[in-house]
Amino acid sequence: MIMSRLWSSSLVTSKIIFLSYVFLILISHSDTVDRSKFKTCDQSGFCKRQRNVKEGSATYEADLSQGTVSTSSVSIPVINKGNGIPFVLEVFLLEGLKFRVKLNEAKPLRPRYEVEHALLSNMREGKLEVKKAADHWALIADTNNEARVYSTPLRIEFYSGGEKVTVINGRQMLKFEHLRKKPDVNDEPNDENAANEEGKEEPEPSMWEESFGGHQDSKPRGPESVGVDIDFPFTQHLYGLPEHADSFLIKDTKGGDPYRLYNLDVFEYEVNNGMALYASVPYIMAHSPKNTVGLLWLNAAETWVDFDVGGGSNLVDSIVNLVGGGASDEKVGRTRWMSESGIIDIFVFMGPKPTDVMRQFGEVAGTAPLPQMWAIASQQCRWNYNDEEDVRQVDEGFDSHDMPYDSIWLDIEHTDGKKYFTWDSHKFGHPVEMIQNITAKGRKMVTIIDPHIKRESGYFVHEDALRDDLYVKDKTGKVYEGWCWPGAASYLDFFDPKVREYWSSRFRLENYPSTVDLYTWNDMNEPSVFNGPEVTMPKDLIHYGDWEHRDVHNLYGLLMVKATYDGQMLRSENQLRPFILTRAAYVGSHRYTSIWTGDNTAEWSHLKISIPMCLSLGIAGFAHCGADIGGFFHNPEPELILRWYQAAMFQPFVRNHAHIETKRREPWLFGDHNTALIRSAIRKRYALLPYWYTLFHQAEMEGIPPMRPIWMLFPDDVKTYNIEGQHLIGNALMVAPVLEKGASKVSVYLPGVIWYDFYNYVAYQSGYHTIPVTEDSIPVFQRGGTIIPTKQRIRRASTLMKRDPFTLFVALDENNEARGRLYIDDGQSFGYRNGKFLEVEFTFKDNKLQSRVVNPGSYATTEWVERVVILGWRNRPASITVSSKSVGTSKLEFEGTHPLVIRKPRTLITEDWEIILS
Ligand code: NBV
Repeated sequence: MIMSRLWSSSLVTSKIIFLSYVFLILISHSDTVDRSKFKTCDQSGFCKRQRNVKEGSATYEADLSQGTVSTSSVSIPVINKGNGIPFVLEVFLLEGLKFRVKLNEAKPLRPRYEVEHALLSNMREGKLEVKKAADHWALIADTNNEARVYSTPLRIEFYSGGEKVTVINGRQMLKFEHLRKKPDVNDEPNDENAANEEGKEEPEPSMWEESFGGHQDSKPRGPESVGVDIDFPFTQHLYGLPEHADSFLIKDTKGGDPYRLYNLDVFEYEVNNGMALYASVPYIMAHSPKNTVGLLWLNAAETWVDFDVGGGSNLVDSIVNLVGGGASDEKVGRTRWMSESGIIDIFVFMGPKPTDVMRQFGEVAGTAPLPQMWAIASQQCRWNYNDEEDVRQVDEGFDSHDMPYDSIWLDIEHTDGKKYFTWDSHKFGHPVEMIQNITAKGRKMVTIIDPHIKRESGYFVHEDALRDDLYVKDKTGKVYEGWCWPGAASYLDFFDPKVREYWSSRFRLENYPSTVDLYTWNDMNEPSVFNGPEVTMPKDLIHYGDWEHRDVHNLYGLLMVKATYDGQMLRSENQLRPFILTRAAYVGSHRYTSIWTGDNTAEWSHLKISIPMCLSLGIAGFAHCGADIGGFFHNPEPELILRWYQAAMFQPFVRNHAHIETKRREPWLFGDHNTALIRSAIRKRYALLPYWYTLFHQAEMEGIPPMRPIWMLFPDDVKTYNIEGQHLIGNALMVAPVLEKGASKVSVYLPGVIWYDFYNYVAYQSGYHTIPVTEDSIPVFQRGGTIIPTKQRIRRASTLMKRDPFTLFVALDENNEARGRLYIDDGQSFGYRNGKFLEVEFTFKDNKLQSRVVNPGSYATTEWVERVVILGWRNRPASITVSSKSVGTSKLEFEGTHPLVIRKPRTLITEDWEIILS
């Protein structure tokens, strides 16, 4: 009786707390993140300890005399002279110029966590030649690439083309906290167990427990952090480290906090800072005209990274460094990586060019699989579409306003009381019929599935989880209970293979009333826990394999999307490519999912930051990245949403989405004039889908993302290194969207030789240009020397454009030449992995445009070429003829010179053909 009263009163209190969370989330219009909820480095015990490490303080030595060598690796004992703790250093060479460096305790008290699931399991070993000298071993990969392990003090240097590109522990700031027994109160303060590993410092209270924001972290396993300096003696231009709402070029952290990597649900995040966000990919690229290297820090625990890059590099620095020729100390990029637990496990990708590094990263972490065609078109979402009638009307709205779109999304309110895999029976009583109505029009539906499971008796997932022991536990072994959208919730332990299998089976049609054409949005998978420390799980929770949440936090979202991916495969019996959108991610998540930048705000600064955020995610493997169009929180003014649509149509993932408290935001709700302008922007995306699709295929094959930093194509051009507001799509298009309110012009830098405005064909020589803009302008330029395949008959959805003919845009370079590619397949199945595709190469040379099927595959299609537009042509040709098997040889109609438009060659895309200008 007393118990039940107590229980119910605590339930009431919890409910009040929960409702106030929800209320705060719904009404908060503070516009600023509540920083007090999230730790600074100083408030994180291990970060503070690691950051106190001084240059030259590490006392680690490698005993080369005891080292062993195998075909692809070396293993060398290391000792920390300060406290006698032994370690093992292993350096591996992987095929394709990739080194891996692992440092772990030789005899840890218990195993330390080594990251699983993030990388491919079939990495191929390289062949090493080891040259031994008195003070170091040289690990030679080929004539241009080697790593050197120095013994005293321990440091590892990497050389590419004779240049020292990376140094690990060069400043002797390695600090590896060995596992130890908790000191007894009676122990001497200087006892080896109590002191940290240098044996010099007094133990700190934060080593064995710490608290933050009223949450106690019991830390039963004590201090176990790892940290080391990693420098890039050839450059201060370091990029990446997603996810942060910050510039693509990494900033100096001296005098501020390090960048933080810890998957967190940060409400109303702000731009231009290194606070943690939803995803964590401990990966950067270091770039200079001569060399590019990639660096992956494989650790899934909370991680902070310090950068000393000369107070923020700028163009002047770059030029000074170039002229200086490499001797100046000023151009060293210094970094220091600090993680709360685990081991030191570092990959160095040797390049030497940016695209080599992308390939090397892809060979280790995998590449993003080719999405379905509909998934790279335009998506419509809202928290929430209210009911089936609302869905029908919105869908019809696109038709009546003549705006193409490819999918409609349902947020959490579509469920029965936030129980995922269910439908609200009043509002969404006929899910199968509703989905079929959408798919009958060539469109798709996506529903949200979050990881928090409502603790309600009768809810099958909860009952199954209790019965089959599927939930994450607290440190005492009890099922962990937190608060999230459904109120009291528990969390499936996706680290357990049986949990992933269970989750996957939930997607089977008999378990989830729907159709195979329903796709998935995994949100809140940091995981977000409203009443947890820093809005996530306590670090002392226990996962499968007896790992603490501390060890694996950043991997939780990856394992959830992996299980969802397998579920979609199960449901379609491996026929259809899955589509998943995730908020949380780690290295390798891109093998399963697309990503968006979470809850941004309807502000110009958030539109601007979407470019560097997706560039950073892009170099870390996430080919399919986008931001909520218009900004999730608050209401965008018409000018902002228009400019956002224009910019987003040239980003990989395109979705209009908004918070439940915002005004409706379907693209026809901003007045007739803006509707027309937005329609024109969306149509531009649809026209370019064949080009995008070709690029997404390249991303799967070569690991190069469709949205690229300019220096990826122009590695030597230092003027491109600091550009944040412009980017490439493939190697042919430069995008410089309008990102300022009231702009009448945009400044653009065009490297190389010649470019053409993609919409008005004005030619530009390389250099800086001021481009006048009107409301309708999206400054996009085609590079001279490229050919872009498009489709100009825009229909209601991309799937309906499947059989339509192509228009090719041929932009000539200074030699009157150009080339391009087209990849096609059925747009949805895995047939392409069994030869069902077609690859075509276009070349323009000697006044002749040729199309060659370079990879015939077995994909059958009747698509044909209806028009060719040539930019940069100078004289009116006397005649133009086409020849191919299907059309024979015939004269073609044409008009203009620049552009020169050639009408109806009517050649099939599946055959070889040529058009001769004479
Ligand atoms: O599910 C509701 C929202 C969703 O619309 C948004 O896109 C996610 O990022 N979700 C977060 C939870 C609450 C946000 C305040």
